[in-house]
Amino acid sequence: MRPKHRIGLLFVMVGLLFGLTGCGRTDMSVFDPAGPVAKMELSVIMTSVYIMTGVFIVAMAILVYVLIRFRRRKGQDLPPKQVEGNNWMELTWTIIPLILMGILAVPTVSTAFALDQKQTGPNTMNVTVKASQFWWQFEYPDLGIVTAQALHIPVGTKVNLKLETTDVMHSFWVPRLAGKTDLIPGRVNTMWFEASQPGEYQGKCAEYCGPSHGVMDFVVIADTPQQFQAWVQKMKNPQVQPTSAQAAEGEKLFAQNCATCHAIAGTNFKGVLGPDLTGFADRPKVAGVLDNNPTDVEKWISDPAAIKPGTKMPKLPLNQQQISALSAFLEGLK
Ligand code: HEC
Ligand SMILES: [Cu+2]
Repeated sequence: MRPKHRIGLLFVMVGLLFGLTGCGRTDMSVFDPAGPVAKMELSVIMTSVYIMTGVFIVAMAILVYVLIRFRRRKGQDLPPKQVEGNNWMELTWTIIPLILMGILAVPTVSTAFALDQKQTGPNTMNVTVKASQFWWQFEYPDLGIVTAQALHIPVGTKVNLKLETTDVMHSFWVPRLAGKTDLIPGRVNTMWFEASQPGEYQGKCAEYCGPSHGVMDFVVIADTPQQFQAWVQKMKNPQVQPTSAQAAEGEKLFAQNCATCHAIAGTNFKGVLGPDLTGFADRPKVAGVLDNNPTDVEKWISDPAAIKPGTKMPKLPLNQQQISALSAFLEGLK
C-alpha cells in the first residue's frame, strides 16, 4: 500500500471509531434491559455474538497459521503443487456451521414464538398504539382513556399492544423494554412488553417516515400500581376548568382555533386530527421533544414546524398575548 493510501485508511478507521461513540447513549441501550421481553431478546443477541466471536477467532487463527506456515520459501517453484478435494475437511466445515446454526436457531425460534403470544390472565393490559406523522396516540380500550406521546403502564404488568398507523409506515421502539415492531398501513401488528422497575423509558420511531422522523419521540412511564390507578382516575375526571382569567381567555381561543384538531376529555372539544390533550400538564414533554413548561408550550404554538418540520399542526395567526393565554389554559389541564 502506498503511504498516501495508508494515511487515508487511518483517517477512515479513526472516523469509524468516532462513530462508535454514538453507542454511549444509555437511556436507549439494548444492553440495559428493563423487562422480561428485552432480557429474552438480549440473550438471543448475546448467543449469536458469542458464536460469531468464536467463529471469528478460529477463522482468523487458521488464516494467520496458513499465511505463516505456507509462505513461499527459498528455492520453491511457482506454481506450488495443486491439490483438490479433501472429504474430511469438506465435512468438517459443513457440519460445524450446521451445529452452530442449530444452537442459534433453538433460542431464536422459541423466543420469537414466546414474544408473539398475546398475554392473558391477571396482570395483563391492552393498549392500542396509533402512529401518525410525527406523534403517537395511546388508547386504553378497557379503561376508556386516550393519551398521546407518553404511555403510562403499571410496573410488573404485561402490556399487549395493537399497533396501527393512520398514514405511512412507522416503527415502535423502546430499546430498554422490547425490540422494534413496524406499524403498517392496512394492518394491525401486535407485540407485548413489561417493565420490571418504575421509571421512564425513552422510545423512538424506528422507520423513516418523513422530515420529522428523527424527532418522533415518545416515552413509556412505568408507574407503581398505586400511581397508575391515580393517573387513570385523573384522566377519567380531569381538571378542565380554567384557573385564572388568562386561562379562561385561552379556553375561548382554543375553542376557536384548536378544537377542530384536539380533544380534551370532559369538554366538548372533540377534534381527532391531533393529539388528545387531556391531562396535558402532566406530560413530561410537548410534542414528545420540548420540555413541558409555559415557555416551550408557547414556542410550540407560535411555530410548530420550526420544531417539527412537516408537522400537520399549522402556524396560526395569533399574537403573543393570545399564545400566552393558550399556554396558561393548557398548563391548567391536570
Ligand atoms: C390542523 C390540525 C391542528 C390544529 C388546528 C392545531 N393543532 Fe395542535 N397539533 C396537531 C398535530 C397533528 C399535532 C402533533 C404534532 C407532532 O407532534 O408531530 C399537534 C400537537 C399539539 C401539541 C403537543 C401535544 C402533545 O401531546 O405533546 C399542543 C400542545 C398543541 N398541538 C396545541 C395546539 C393549540 C393550542 C392549537 C390552537 C392554537 C392547535 N394545537 C391547533 C394538529 C393541530
Ligand atoms: Cu417515523
